[in-house]
Amino acid sequence: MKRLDVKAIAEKIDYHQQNGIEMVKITNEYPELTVEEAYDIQKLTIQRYVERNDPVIGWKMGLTSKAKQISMGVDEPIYGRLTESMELREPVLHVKDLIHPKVEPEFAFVMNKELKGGNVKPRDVWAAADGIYLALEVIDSRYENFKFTLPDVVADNASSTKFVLGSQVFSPSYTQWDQVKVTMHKNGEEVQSGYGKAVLEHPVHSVVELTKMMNRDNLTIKPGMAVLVGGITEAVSVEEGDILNVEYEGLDTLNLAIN
Ligand code: OOG
Ligand code: MG
Repeated sequence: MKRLDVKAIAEKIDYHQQNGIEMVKITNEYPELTVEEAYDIQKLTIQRYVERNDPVIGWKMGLTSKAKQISMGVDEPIYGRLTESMELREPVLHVKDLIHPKVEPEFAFVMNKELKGGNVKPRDVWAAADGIYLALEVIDSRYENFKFTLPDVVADNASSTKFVLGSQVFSPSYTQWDQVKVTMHKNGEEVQSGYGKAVLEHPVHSVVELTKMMNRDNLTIKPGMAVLVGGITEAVSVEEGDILNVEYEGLDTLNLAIN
């Protein structure tokens, strides 16, 4: 196997992320790449964002639903880093610099206390969560045909590209988040639906799982950070001219225009 230069790989991935140019999977060249090495690559990649004054503002969990794990051929959750430039300030997505974007409905937990350690319980998450937003995540794997192995997708920051939060913030106790029904319409037609419980039986478990994974890497969730808990339905491909309407039953509808 070729000697692994994590710094050079991070630089390459950063280039493909910034320019929306697809690339061959890392594991084609480095078949023995481990998940740990892939998280090192992810960290170095996002360090480059930070050096460009684009700070980390949160975390995302990915592949937290069985349906997504099966469709991507990967059998465990992953985490990624969210930076300031990934957050859309209005519900309009420009696809010109993206490769093959897909959109998925999510929830975002926003914390007001630090969450750390390997033994975080759901009640600790509830005590630390300030509010919950409805959210749409845009993923855009840099790999050809949106195909990858677990280390590949980890190195590519869990396919992160953009996200947008709804305009309301809900108290965590407002509703039973696992029972919320979400229906996605594209250009007026229903394309996906699911319930909050698709995310590890309850979205709170996703935050618990994130703290465990982060703890292994000596990371913590800091106050003020947002956590995207993972897609509630499968992701839907979008192209210029599409309009998405995503109804969270009893809560709100998020719209996204694709330009
Ligand atoms: C990995 C990212 C998945 C989610 O919510 O499951 C993700 C991918 O499918 O490309 O963000
Ligand atoms: Mg996601």
